[in-house]
Amino acid sequence: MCLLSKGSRQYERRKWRTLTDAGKMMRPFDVLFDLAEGKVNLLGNRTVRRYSDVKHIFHEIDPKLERENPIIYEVFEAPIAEKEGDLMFLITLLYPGRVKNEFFMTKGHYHVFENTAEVYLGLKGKGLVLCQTRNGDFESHEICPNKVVYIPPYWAHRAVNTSSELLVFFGVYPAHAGHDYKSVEAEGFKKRVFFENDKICIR
Ligand code: S6P
Ligand code: ZN
Repeated sequence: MCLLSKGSRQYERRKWRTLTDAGKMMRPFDVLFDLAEGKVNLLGNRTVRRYSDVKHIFHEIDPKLERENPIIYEVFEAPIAEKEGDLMFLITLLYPGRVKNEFFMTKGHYHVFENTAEVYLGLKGKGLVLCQTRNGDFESHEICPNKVVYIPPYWAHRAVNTSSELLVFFGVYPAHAGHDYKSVEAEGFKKRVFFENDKICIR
């Protein structure tokens, strides 16, 4: 009998261990998130990216953000091991704001195993998913509630919040895919998203 109260730290730690113990067959599980209440913890790792962590991806330096160092985005993962056969799922919260006139965005990455796809489902807010291949093909797709963006194998992907509210999206991909940030840092994305003359401008 489990005497730990549901939701307590101990309960969550126990649940996490149960899900990821090497050599054990995983058991089905469910996890509830509540966007209205701001509860999106999926029981796995949480990554927080502040301005100082990602400022190099933007076109310009913003002295105000240098001082305030706000959170640009957070990612809440499910407690899934990074191995073939599993699916990782996560929720990204991308805050509204701009670095000078460039909208807040994620670092962006290829998957290390490049033949792995990903699905994004918009939950709240509005933005763009920028997609790019190594041979320079580029597309942007809107993400918003009830919209699914399918990112095929071999496409790097980056999310941009083009609205004045929080952008929240769910993502799922093969758990062994891995993240290659270096290539995107070296090559950049072909296009950036700015707010210019009261309009969203992709250029
Ligand atoms: C993971 C998936 C997303 C991103 C997240 C943050 O494959 O594409 O969950 O990890 O949106 O972006 P990034 O580029 O910093 O990992
Ligand atoms: Zn990805």
